[in-house]
Amino acid sequence: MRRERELPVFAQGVARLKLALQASLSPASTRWKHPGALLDTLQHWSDGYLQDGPSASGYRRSLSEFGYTASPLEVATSEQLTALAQVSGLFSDQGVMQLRRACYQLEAGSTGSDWIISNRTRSATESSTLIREMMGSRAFLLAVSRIAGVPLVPHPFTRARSQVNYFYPPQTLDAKAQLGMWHTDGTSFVLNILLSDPSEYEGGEFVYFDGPIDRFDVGDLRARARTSSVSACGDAVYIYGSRVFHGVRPLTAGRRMSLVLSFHCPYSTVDVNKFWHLASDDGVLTTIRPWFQFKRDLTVPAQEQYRRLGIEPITFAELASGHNDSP
Ligand SMILES: O=C(O)CCC(=O)C(=O)O
Ligand SMILES: [Fe+2]
Repeated sequence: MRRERELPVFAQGVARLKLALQASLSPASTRWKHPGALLDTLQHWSDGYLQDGPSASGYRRSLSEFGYTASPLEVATSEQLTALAQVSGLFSDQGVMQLRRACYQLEAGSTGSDWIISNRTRSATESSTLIREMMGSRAFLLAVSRIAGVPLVPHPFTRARSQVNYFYPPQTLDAKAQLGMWHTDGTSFVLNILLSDPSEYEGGEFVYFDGPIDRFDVGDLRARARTSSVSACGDAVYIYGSRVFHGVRPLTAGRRMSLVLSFHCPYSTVDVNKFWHLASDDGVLTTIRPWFQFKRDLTVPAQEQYRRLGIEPITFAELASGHNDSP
C-alpha cells in the first residue's frame, strides 16, 4: 500500500502564513524557554574534534546533477554547488561524544513542535559553548565550506543558525501525520548531523527527493524519492536545503537526535530565507527586529564578516586546493 508510505508535505505558501500567525498567538512561554547556563555542558570546542584528512565527504551530488541548470548564487555555478552530500568521518570519536553530550543537555530547554520533529531547541549556539565555538572555528567552517562548494560563515540569523531536533515515535495517528514531513528549509547551506546510534531507534530515515523542487510531487514519489544511507552516529547529510525536498520518516521506536546547522555564503548577498518561513517557526512579532538586522548583515562585505568572527577569510581558491573529491 503505497499511500501508507507517503509523507505529507509541510505547508507552503498561504498555509505557511497561517502557521506564522498561529505561532504568534501561542503564548510566548511555550515557544521560547530561556534555558540558561544549566543547559550548557561548558565544554570548549577543540579542532581536535574534527577528524584529520582533506575530505570528509562521501557521496556527493551537485545542484546541476539534481537538474538545476541555473545557479541560485551569482558567485558559483550549479556544478560547484553541492545539492546533497553524505558526510562521514567529519568528527573524531571524542568530538561526536561531546556533541552528543551537549545536545542531550539542551533537550531540557526544548519545546514541542508540531512539524517534522517531536521537540526542538532553537538557537543552540546561544545555549551551548561547544556548538557556538564549533560554529566559530575556522577549521570547522572550512570543512563545511569544502562540502558545500563555496566559502561559508554561520548563518547571520541566530534563530535559524542552529537547532537540535529530538524525534520520538508519534503518540497518535494524528501526530504521526504531522511527523517526517517533506519540506524545504528556509536556509540554503544546511548540515544535518545525526547524533544517535542506529541501535537507539527504528524508522527515522532521512529521505530526499532527487530532483528540482518544481518536479516534486508528493503523489508520485516512486521514481525519485531516496533514502540517505547515513546512519552512523556523528555522520551527516549536507543539503542545499532551500532547493532539495527532504524529510525524516516517523520513528517506530526509540529516540533520534540531530543537530541542524545553517550557513551563509558571505560573498553573496542572496539569501532565500523568507520572512514568513522564519515567522512560522518563531512567530511574527519575535521575528520582525532580528529580520531587519539580518537584512543589514547580508550587505556586510565578506572580509568584514570573517573579521567579525575573528578568523582569516575562507577563499574560493582555498576550497579548490586540497579538495579531494570522492567518487
Ligand atoms: O533531523 C534531521 O536529520 C533533519 C531534520 C530537518 O530536516 C530539519 O530540521 O529541517
Ligand atoms: Fe530540513
